Amino acid sequence: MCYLHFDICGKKGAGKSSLLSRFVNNSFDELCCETNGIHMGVKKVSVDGRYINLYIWDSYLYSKVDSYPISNFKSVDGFVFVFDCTDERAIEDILEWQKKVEQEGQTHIPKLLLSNKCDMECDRVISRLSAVRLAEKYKMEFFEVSAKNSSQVELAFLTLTALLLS
Ligand SMILES: Nc1nc2c(ncn2[C@@H]2O[C@H](COP(=O)(O)OP(=O)(O)OP(=O)(O)O)[C@@H](O)[C@H]2O)c(=O)[nH]1
Ligand SMILES: [Mg+2]
Repeated sequence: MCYLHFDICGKKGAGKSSLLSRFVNNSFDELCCETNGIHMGVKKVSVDGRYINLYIWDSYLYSKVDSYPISNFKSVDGFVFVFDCTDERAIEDILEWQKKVEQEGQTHIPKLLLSNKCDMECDRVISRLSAVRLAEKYKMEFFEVSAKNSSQVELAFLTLTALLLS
């Protein structure tokens, strides 16, 4: 069995830890605290008859582009960029992450773009269309997800896995 290493990156409060918890433990905590340390979730998945262990890392270092460890670019197999669709500054953050990836010459690393909190439709400020365009421009796989109601979370991670195995 092989394994893949994903890093979940995005602004403080975007829902990185909640998405990890939903995917790995199928749980959601409305009152979950901000991440101060480094966490890793492991989940065994099956894609096209192959079993893969996904090692998914979530760290306080991944909430700011400037604190992301450059050395991770050597080991990471895929990025999960998360934004909160109710945050009007969210797109700026994703552009910063993309800029970093380009500066480091790592544009070949497969990327997911997740618009999280899609259960909060009334508070949404980032349209689906603008996020789709962003994802197309930077060749990211895009999903609107909700860690709260579980919408598309599993599909998103499995899509990134399948992309890496293809
Ligand atoms: N309604 C709703 N709330 C969510 C969702 N995902 C996360 N939240 C809430 O948003 C807040 C922040 O979520 P976290 O998962 O802690 O976000 P984070 O990106 O890990 O934040 P840091 O660790 O501080 O960088 C928490 O109160 C969550 O309960 C979602 O899909 N829908
Ligand atoms: Mg967190």
